Amino acid sequence: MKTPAESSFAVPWPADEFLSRLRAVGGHGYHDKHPFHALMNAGKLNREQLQGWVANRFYYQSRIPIKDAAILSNCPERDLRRVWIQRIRDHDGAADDIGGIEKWLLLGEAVGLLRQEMLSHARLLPGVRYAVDAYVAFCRTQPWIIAMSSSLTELFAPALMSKRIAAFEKHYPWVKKEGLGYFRARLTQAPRDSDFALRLVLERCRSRDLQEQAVAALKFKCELLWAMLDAMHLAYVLTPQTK
Ligand code: AHQ
Repeated sequence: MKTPAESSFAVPWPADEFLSRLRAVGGHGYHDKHPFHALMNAGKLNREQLQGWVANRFYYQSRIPIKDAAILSNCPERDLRRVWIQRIRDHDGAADDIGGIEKWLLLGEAVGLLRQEMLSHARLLPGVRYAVDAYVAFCRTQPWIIAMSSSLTELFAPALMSKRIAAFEKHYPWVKKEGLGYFRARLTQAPRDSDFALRLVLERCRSRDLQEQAVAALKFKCELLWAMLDAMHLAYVLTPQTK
């Protein structure tokens, strides 16, 4: 006979508690609070530091369609795949859309990077590579609903995108405004994606164990986004830049 204390482990959280636990993960650890983003949004980054961030984030952007294809390859439900596949189109592009990866390359050119140095990942920092590769490996190996849970960092992205666009327009006027097209697209894509993912995670993670795995997946993703910025902060802010 289980004691009340033991049985509480088996009791799923009510939907509102599950949701507030997911939101608390981002409230505490989403990378909008990272010192590097604080410097960026306050207009305190110079050209080289911004170039470093754009070049390193390109590796993350280039791996988004790969991780989403990994999730699709693990998901047996056609109706869910039909929706999720849009994320790949958003990044790789389609007949009527150059796609997010191309838009990020335009951002790179707008901050003075050459396409080839982004495509070759010439500036990729070890810490960024390993954080991004960990994300792809996670999405390849975790159950599809847990891998989808890790994308819920996008619940917190629109506020950051708006702050970023305003910061670039105010503090970095030398960045050609067509370079901001990527961020503007995310203002609608991210909420659309996170609405779908959140509804699915709340609906399918019915056991306490799956709920705890979903919360842990979101924490894992917040930490990998944070680790990427740690690597960039060390390389471009804390380490004296030799000309
Ligand atoms: O540009 C971003 C993007 O395409 C995605 C996909 C999504 C996912 O599936 O994990 N997460 C994400 C994010 C993007 N931009 C980040 C930023 O700060 O510019 C935020 C990041 C996220 O919130 O997960």
